[in-house]
Amino acid sequence: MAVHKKEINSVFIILTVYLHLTSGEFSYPDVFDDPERDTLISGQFPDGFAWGSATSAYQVEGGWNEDGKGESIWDTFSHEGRIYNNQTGDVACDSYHKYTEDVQLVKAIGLTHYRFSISWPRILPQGTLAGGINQAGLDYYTDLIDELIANDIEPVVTLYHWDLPQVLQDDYGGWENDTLADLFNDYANLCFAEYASKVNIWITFNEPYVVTWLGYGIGVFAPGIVSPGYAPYRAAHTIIKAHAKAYNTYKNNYFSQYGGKVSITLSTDFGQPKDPENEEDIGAAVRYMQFTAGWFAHPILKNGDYPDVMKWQVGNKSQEQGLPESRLPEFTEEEKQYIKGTGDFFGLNSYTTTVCKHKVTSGDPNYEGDQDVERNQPENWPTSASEWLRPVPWGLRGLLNWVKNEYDDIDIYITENGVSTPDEFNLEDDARVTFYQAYLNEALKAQMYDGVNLVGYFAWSLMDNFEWTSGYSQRFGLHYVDFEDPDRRRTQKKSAEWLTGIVAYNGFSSAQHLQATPLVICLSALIYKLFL
Ligand code: PNW
Repeated sequence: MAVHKKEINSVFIILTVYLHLTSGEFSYPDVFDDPERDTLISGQFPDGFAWGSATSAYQVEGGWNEDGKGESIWDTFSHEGRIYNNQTGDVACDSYHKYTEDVQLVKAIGLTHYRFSISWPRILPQGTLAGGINQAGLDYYTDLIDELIANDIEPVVTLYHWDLPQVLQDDYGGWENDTLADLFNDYANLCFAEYASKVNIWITFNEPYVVTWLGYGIGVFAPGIVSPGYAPYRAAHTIIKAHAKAYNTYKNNYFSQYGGKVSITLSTDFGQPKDPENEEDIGAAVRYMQFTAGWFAHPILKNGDYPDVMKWQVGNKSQEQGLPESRLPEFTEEEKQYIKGTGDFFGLNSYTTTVCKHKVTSGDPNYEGDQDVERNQPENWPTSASEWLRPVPWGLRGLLNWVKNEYDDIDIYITENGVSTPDEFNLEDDARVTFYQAYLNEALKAQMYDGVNLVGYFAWSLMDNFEWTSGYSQRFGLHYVDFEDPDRRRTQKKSAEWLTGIVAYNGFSSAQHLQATPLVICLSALIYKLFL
């Protein structure tokens, strides 16, 4: 009996819709073509789950030279014209003056937490205690923190989100110089002394991989140093020591009184093996994640030392290059003991996934070459306004599982996740709704099905802001900011409204699945057309 293909399709579609409607589940428009993997589930996150959004000082504050603030390397970098269209963060979202409004935006979504960063040169204009403390700078953060607390929002403070005092770059060469570890510790101690009674969650560094590779390896971020084979390893070495010092300072002097948590935020794409059956590609994907997140997480959260695979790779490459020693610096035994265990949670920033293939690389010293990994993102993956960011929701679940397995079931905060849309006035940001829906749902699967200890989620970002070298050309916000308006007016986007529902329910109820209505309508129309 010849059955028409069209009929089989129709039966399949009806069955699919029926199953989705009866199970309370549905598939979002699926570009990856794996309905089983990409089906949305309903369920709630654990009680006490932290819901937040995030920003950073240079990206939102403005007030670059106000009230005694010193210059940072990003002030210099932007004033040198290194940013898209010669843009700068001089005014940015003007949060230096508008922080009370920002707090109301956070509150309107019902978020429990707000993650922001302190600008080091705003409170220490010369970078050091000896150079004097800027009281107006300290007051700004006191006011912001008090405003958050008065609105029942818990502050989460990042100490270093890339805006190093310029004078420390000039005088010491920045993070390549060991002295910075002590200077950072002084700065951290000052922040703890001022704010530890009000702040319970501290993040020392945001994404040191981006600082070291983009800032010291390829030089596309401040301070713009191009030294792909050496400087990133040296800078990372100092940053890890600086982190450990600040962590120990908190534990020794503040913990018994305030009981807060201190850790670091690390970024990596999820590494997907090009051929998931191929041992070499699996190895390449793991190496990639070890070189990005493991570089810092292994010493800090595991054993005080770099991942073996990094020591092996960089050591071998250095030898092949005829160098007398590895370009990867070594920690002393004493340092290892001091660094080991200096993190109370895993702060994870993740946006996308990258496909990894094993490829032996030769040539001049280069951090990327050291990895023996060829990376790419398939052309048929969806895109965003950022060339590096292709939405791949299932990669987040993979990454959360990698972190869980690698770091012994550690508590994880997703400290950043989000997507960029082009620079246009559009409050109907459906792409962002779809992104958050799919990514958050994968996070829920990781938590509910895989036992990942996910304890919080921070959307990047509360509002459109200064997107580093891309300036204002890429918008990541839950709120639209009018950068032409001297008042930098903020307007809620659809994504903020959508997130409000998710936060209120602490997850996905079946009702929230009504987001799928257009899909169901489409399918129904199709069935109607095929049959009647
Ligand atoms: C993170 N990349 O940075 C930062 O923590 C934020 O300040 C930033 O705004 C956000 O992600 C969105 O970009 C990144 O080129 C910057 O791969 C660049 C890259 C990744 C992360």
